[in-house]
Amino acid sequence: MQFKLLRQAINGKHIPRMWRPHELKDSYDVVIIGGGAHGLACAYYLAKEHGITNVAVLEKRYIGSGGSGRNTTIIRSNYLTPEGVRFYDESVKLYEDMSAEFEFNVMFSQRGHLTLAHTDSAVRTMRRRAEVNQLQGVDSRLIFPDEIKRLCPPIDISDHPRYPILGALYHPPGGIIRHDAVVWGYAQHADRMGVHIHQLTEVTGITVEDNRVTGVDTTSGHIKTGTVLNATAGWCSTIANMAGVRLPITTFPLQACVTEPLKPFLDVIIVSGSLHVYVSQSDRGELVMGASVDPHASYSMLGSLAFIEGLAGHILELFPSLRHVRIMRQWAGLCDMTPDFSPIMGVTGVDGFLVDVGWGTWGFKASPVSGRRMAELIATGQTPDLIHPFRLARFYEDDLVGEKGAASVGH
Ligand code: PYC
Repeated sequence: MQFKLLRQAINGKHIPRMWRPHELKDSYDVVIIGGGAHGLACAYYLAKEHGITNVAVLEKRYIGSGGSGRNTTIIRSNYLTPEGVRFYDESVKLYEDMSAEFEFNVMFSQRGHLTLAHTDSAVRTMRRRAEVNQLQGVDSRLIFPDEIKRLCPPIDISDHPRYPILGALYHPPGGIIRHDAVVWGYAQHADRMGVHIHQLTEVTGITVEDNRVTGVDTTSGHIKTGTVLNATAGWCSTIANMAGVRLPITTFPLQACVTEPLKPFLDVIIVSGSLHVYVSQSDRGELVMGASVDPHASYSMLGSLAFIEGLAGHILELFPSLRHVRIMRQWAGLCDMTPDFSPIMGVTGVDGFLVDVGWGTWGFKASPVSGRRMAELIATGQTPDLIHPFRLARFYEDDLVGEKGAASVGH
């Protein structure tokens, strides 16, 4: 890829567009609502693995403008339940192959992920997670302050801080990635296989007749279709309501920020549930940091001073040497929280209306696997075993998948 780019630059050739605009057609076999990594991944796998290319991806703004471009890019599979670990493990493996598959460097850096434990009960939870992970073949183990200090020399492991570090769940395959590259890679390859990506196209209604989806109304016109996938974040309940489907979801903002660039000094990801922080250093040297979701349900994507003050205090408890570092930018994304902190994937009570929603604060890392398995469900009509635990029906079958203990973000 790099040589191709260099050749094009030397020969003065235009670099071709990664995806093309199209006229909206009257009908598509599948309409995917949401041009984030989930929706685009599903379109990519429909085309690549099932030969289904008469597909439209509708995005009300520009692709990746929602959660896919607002997350802090952490990829991991160190979850608490066997169902969660198996599911996210497939995602990590798909991310590992992504640069080769796209011939495009998505800069996946598997640098290791540490979730700190500051209390005896947190150490017990980390031990349990390590064992569940290992039983599923996922590389995670409990480590103690000496090893934490070796892996992360600038961290304060003394017994002076308010929350002394007693141990950590160490997950070597955990990493960070360029999230916009993931979105563009899926868009480029879906486009090449014939998928239509329609930006600036907002869905205003979904038509249902005799409990079956028949079409989608958009700001650019009506589309006939028998299959609609709701792959939105933030507005997933609004879209589901259009089809008459109610979702057990409440939406909260989650804020994040980056600092000015620093010389490389942090080459692992550090997470503390008790201090409500996660931090990694990007390839550009910036510290990418976040905290817990905002305390009130809201659709606001504004940053707040309270967030920066709280986050800075907590980061300085872990890394006192950062006291002179300046914050450069802050932003927020919307997180659709479910009662059990697991996503909702699969069919609904309306034939032809499927959901890939409820991604809370853990959605980006699941894009490849949810896209692939939702595509399999759409193509075959059979729910893959890997996503069966996350079906909507679990809420009235009393079969929840409780993942709160593995959320990096305090709630
Ligand atoms: O689940 O790893 C995570 C995460 C990090 C930031 C938000 N969620």
